[in-house]
Amino acid sequence: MSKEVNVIRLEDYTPPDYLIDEVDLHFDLDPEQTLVRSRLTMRANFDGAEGARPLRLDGRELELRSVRLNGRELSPPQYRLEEEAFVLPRPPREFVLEFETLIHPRGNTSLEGLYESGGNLCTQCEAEGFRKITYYLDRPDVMARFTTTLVADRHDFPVLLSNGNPEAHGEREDGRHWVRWRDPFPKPCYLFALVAGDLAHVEDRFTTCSGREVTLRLHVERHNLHKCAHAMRSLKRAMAWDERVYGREYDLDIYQIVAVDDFNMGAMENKGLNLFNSKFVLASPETATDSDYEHIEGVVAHEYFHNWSGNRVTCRDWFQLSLKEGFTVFRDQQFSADMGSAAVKRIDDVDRLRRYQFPEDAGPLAHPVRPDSYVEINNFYTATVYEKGAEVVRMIHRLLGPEGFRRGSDLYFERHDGQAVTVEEFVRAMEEANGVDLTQFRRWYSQAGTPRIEASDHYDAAAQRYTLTLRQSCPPTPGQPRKLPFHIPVEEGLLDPSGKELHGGTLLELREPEQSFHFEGVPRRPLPSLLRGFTAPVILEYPYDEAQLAFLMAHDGDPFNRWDAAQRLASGIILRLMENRAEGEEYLEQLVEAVRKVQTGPVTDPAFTARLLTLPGEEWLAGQGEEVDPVAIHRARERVRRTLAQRLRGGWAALYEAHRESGPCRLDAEAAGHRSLKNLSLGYLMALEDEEVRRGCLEQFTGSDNMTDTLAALRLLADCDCPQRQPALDAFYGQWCEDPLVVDKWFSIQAASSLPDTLERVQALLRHPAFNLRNPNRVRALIGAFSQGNPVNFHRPDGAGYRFLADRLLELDPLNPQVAARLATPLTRWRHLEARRRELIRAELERILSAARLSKDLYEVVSKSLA
Ligand code: 7ML
Ligand code: ZN
Repeated sequence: MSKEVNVIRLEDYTPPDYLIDEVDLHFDLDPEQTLVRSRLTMRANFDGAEGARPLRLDGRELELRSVRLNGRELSPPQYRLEEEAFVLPRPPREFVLEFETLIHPRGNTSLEGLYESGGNLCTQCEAEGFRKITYYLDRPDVMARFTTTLVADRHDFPVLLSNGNPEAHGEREDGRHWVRWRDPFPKPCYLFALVAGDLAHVEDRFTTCSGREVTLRLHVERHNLHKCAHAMRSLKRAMAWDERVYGREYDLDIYQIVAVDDFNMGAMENKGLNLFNSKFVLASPETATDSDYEHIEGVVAHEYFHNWSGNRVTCRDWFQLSLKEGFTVFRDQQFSADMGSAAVKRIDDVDRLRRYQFPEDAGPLAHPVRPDSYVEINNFYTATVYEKGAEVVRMIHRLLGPEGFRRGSDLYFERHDGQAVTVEEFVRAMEEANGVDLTQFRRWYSQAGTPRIEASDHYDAAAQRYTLTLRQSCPPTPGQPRKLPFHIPVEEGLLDPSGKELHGGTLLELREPEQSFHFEGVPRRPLPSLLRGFTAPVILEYPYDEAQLAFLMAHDGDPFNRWDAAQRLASGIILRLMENRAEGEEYLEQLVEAVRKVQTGPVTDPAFTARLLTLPGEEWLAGQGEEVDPVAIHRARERVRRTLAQRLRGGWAALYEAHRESGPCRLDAEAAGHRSLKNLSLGYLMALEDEEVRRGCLEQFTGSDNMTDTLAALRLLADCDCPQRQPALDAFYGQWCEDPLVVDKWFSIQAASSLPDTLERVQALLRHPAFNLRNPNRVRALIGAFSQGNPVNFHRPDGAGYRFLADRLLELDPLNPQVAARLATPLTRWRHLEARRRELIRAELERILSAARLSKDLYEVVSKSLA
């Protein structure tokens, strides 16, 4: 990092010199110019003489109008203003500070702090956005009681919301009205929120386990009222689940969710007033897919669960982000597993981890679950902190068992309620409640990189003894050349040739660099099924041959490992075909037979079968190799897909017919499972490039009454150079141009097409009237879908894909640095690519770095990628 940037380090943490007990906020709201008055009741938090330490409050882009100390107006040099701080050189030990600051919501394109979205005003403060609202100690270990008064024009902003319970409201003579909210729970300012707007709401109630009545409200634009039922149902399920599984009850009289169209991330858990990207709230069968429904349920639950894992017990500093995020992701994964098919949920979660987190851990931005330094905290809302963090919590759960884990979480919540704590407190509660030692286990929080386990075995027929040897290692990552061995839970089972379990479900605990496990009384050489349920976020290697993988795919008692065996089998074949290795053809035959068996066998869980028959993604395949050509990977994968389509055409057609519903669309998980298997079959059929199939696909597109089937068909049409393509895309846009979430899908589908002229089409779409660089969903739908969801085109050999992305990043960075930095991710994944592409990417990264004014956010990502 050459540019003058401030690196924040965990080892430099010190407690705050001053604390804030009470905050009284008063907003005179106006999109052009909002006047913020704040009254902070503060006290010193150090031993020593009065005024021995200066007070530094964070503030960015604020216009200071006045400041008073204990009622007396101050002027320089009684205080000092710095670029991003207000400094009071010698404060008393107890005092009241009052500020008047001006901010400009309409001009705020960063969507951090107070901003305007669709005519409404709203806030996003995590991680450090509150400092763009007023001067404050913007750090999570400063917890205060907030009272918030909102004043606004009654006509434009009839609804005025903030955290906590409503306390009073009134009308004024000048056409303005006001509402006062009080939040009785002390909280860090990152959990502050306000919303002012013309919103309608749906309301429901929830009776908690102790009999308290809670009002639930979902605020949306009036025309979206009919799309709220699913989110509301999800919320009530999440509330009941958290009571049942964790013993956690809600604590205010009201719980509110507001849907916003312009939002940098998925959603935000502000105390009692969650703000959501409307994508994760709104759903109707005509406009949302089955996977949208699932995501909504998961995100609503995630934000609700934060009320305990995040809000009641919060983080001491941002290095501890995984304390709340890893734990809460684990909780939302458990919840979703309980609501539907646990096996399918686990497969989807692991697939996601492998696609997003493994590449991060193997690249230039690798960092531990608890990072030890950062430049811009917004860049650390990563797959490692979230998804790997959840895996680490899951391992604790696996090691302690559900009851032991519950004892630990009870102790953690009781002991630390109302506190800002660290990962250490979480692990210690788990240890103390169970009398175990997790010293070695803690390395999962401090060491980056994906560990590798090499498994080998030996069978002694005479002694009827089977020995499994596991050897672990972890590749170097930035700043960590050498790693110490991890404590890794590895669940295994042993299968005999009939598919019977010889020995099942044992949890091995690997702690040494190399360790052998002995199994006595094993009558025949068994086939090991390893890392069942993916009990640890590692790469496990065992020299399975193709026949053994096909056997596991058919007979493993663990559904996750059946899927994993299928992935291993298909990956091996695709990679061999790519290298033109002769045995690839022979193994392809074995895959055809394995797939035929699944096609013709009984289908008990169609969603699971659909996963079993899905080929590994191109990104994942690319990560398996070195000096990779993504175009060659695409071709090899297509070759396999076409072969499966041609050889098993009848089977796909039969599956397609068998899983078609009759009657109107049902939304339950079972019906969704049928749709996923049906649409997977249609995908294989479309690989035949057959006119009759295309007509059938167009028929599904036109005749469908639900977005899942419509979109599946449109995606396949958009991927083929056929006369049905453009009319279908035009018809879809014509029908849905008024619905922004559906228009996003229209952009994404075109951006993800594997057709050779896709980049040119994407460039043309940048000029489409519906495209808008200021809306993050739209940016992700077009630019994100192209660069993250379309390897064959993004990695064009001429480098045009890379150049395109770099150009967009330079345009976006001045408007919205957070989204720009996140969108840059594909340019950080160059390590496994062949030399020419590595050079092309390097040139683009250097071009970005030489730009005149780069945000901290984008600078950190780009410069670390070059290092
Ligand atoms: C993860 C969130 C953020 C960033 C939401 C923002 C959040 C921070 C916020 C899982 C499910 C839904 C959203 C997110 C996510 C990246 C991802 N505190 O609640 O973590
Ligand atoms: Zn979260």
